[in-house]
Amino acid sequence: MKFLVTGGAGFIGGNFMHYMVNTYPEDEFVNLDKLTYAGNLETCKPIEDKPNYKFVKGDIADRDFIFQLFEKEHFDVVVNFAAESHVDRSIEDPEIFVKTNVMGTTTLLDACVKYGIKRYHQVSTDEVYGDLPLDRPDLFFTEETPIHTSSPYSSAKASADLFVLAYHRTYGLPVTISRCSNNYGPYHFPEKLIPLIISRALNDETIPVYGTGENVRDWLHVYDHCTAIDLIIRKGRDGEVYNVGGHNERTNLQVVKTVLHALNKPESLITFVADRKGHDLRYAMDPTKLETELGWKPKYTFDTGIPQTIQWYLDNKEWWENIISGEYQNYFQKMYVDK
Ligand code: NAD
Ligand code: TDX
Repeated sequence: MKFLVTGGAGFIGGNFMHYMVNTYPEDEFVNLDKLTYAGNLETCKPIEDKPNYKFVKGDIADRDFIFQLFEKEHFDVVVNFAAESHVDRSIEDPEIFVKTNVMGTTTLLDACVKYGIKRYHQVSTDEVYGDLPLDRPDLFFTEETPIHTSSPYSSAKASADLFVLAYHRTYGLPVTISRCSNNYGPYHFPEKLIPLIISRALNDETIPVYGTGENVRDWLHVYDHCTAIDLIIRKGRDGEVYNVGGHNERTNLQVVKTVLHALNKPESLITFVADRKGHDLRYAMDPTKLETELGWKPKYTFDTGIPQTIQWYLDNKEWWENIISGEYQNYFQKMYVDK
């Protein structure tokens, strides 16, 4: 089978490329990525010489380019990771989120309708469900929870999901959607909470915690997200949504303290800063459908995944030091210092 994987130079797409290229040597993988600030070909270095892997630079929202690529390559499966992924950036500048996350998705869907595919898989997020109250630990997001978004990022991701489902109903396109909780693991861009804590703590820099730090996220190691997507592509039912999560809920403050303790760094590095606008309170996934229908089981818990991730950042300093030494400095200054 021939796969088109978009956003494969990013965090989750990159991990997925590593996993798939190595697990399925008989399949072919084309990695299409625009190489935005979040795309990094260093992430693809370990697989770049594999015979079943190829990189193509391009924009999923560029219709002419996408149609030419489909005409030439005859894909069997499309897995769409490409997106603007950072909530804070979507609050500062929503437009590119509409262009890439919504119009990029509809462009890919149109190409799939025209050229035909066996499976289109959309990588979505728990954020499409909005948030849960902090005082109701008995509540979880299921696939039936209504879409109820908070940020420009989640609104764009939810719009894309609705188009994916509409193309299934209207044109009979064989689609699946996975909605996953917060990921962490190797190759995670240091603007996101966990790699931000690790990289800043290693440099003895302050850790900005939004608001009270009591907001709850449900954390999953990226490896387990990749195995879930692989299963859904191969065994999931057409037109279905699958929630992905491992029941690893932590407050942001718990996450920061866990990482600081593991690195032997003082809690005095914690600095409370202004809250994110519209900050979602709690995410918590119910992955029962994925577990019972497809037999998915995560390999990592938070307690085993965090030490593995910290070790990766210690062993791969060059990867993240290159990132935080460039344009990222201007971003950090704007977000946390100039405000
Ligand atoms: P990321 O920002 O690390 O990577 C996104 C990648 O997409 C980058 O390589 C970037 O260059 C590429 N890209 C951006 N715009 C593009 C365009 N127009 N055309 C082609 N490529 C483009 O993001 P991530 O954290 O790896 O997230 C990947 C996907 O998973 C996203 O769709 C995101 O919504 C979803 N998701 C993320 C999480 C999480 O915790 N990070 C959780 C659930 C779902
Ligand atoms: O410096 C920070 N301080 C802080 O307190 C940052 C960057 C974040 N936070 C808080 C905000 C959130 O409550 O930590 C939590 C996690 O923040 P992010 O890492 O920005 O992730 P989140 O907003 O939860 O979204 C992530 O998970 C769902 C991904 O970025 C999305 O792409 C995915 O869909």
